Amino acid sequence: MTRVLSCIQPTGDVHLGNYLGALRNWVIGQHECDAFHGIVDLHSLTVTTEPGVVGENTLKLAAMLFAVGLDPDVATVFVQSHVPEHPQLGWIMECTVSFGELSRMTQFKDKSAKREAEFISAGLFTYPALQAADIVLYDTDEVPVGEDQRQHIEITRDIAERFNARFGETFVVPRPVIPRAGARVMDLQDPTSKMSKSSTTESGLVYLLDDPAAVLKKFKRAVTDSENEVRFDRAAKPGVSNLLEILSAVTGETPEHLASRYSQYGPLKTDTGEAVVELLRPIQTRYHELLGDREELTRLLRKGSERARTVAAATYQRACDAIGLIRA
Ligand code: ATP
Ligand code: LTN
Repeated sequence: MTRVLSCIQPTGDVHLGNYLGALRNWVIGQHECDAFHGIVDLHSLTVTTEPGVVGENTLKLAAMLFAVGLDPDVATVFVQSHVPEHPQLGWIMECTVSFGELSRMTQFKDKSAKREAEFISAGLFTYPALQAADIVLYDTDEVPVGEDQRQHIEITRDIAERFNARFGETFVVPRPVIPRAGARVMDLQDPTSKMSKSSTTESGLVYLLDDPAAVLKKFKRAVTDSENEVRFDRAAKPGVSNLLEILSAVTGETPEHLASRYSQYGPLKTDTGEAVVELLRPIQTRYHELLGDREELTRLLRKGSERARTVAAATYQRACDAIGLIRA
């Protein structure tokens, strides 16, 4: 059975880009594949320094993952820091990737540029090595992510291949799986940038927990262009095309087909907003129910982490043996 793994950081609230680009596909995939999904709390330490924040966000994110439809009896949902093999193999991966390769990562360049005068941790730079460990620890065949993560999966493949060439066949080399619709949801206020938790404007991001009035308002105010023609053309008409892509991702119809139905921007904005409100309604109800019982959430995460650890510990030992480290 195909082994699938993907992870999400417990930083900020989950938005529509995360859902359409990643989470929704995890939910579909859990019934077809052997699915592992991590809440990567150690990754979020690259940018979070306040005490207490990451743990609280981890519980909220767990509630959201179960609310969107991940079933703890089907998928293995775990917390990265509960599985110590992640940072252990992360170090070995750091020694298998070069400074030059890490320097070329666009996520590092973007995030460090945005942080300007703030503290830029070394972890932000070596982040892809830990991500590579996350992936290869589970003998992962496929990694379902949004388009923004393609480069991180490519570097994981390079690292895994290099390790295998140095020390003998040890790791499975993973493939990225990127959805056609929703792979790159753009900021509603700045449709040339991806919708991102670390965005500076709130009004361009639709959070899964936004109430209906907020969602409709954000879509109504979405930036389009000064023409008056509904056409799907990402380069020339990024705002309108983003709306069409979102509506397409929710309804399943193609953006081109949807475009032919509209002659004005107003109705397209309203319909897209309303479709998103309906998409979010049941998710929000389940989220609030789940977050009401934190003990149960913690229990489910521990169960997932135990299962994850069994797989991760075996792979880690295999890697140590391949290198020839002396067993403890
Ligand atoms: P940040 O911008 O702070 O890195 P993020 O919003 O990108 O945060 P992540 O936790 O890094 O969120 O990503 C979780 C998943 O969501 C990843 O698989 C990523 O590819 C996907 N994703 C994030 N933003 C988008 C987007 N705008 N469109 C489609 N997929 C996205
Ligand atoms: N870097 C990813 C989050 C992430 C991840 C992973 C995704 C960490 N480890 C392993 C897939 C597989 C991000 O910023 N979205």
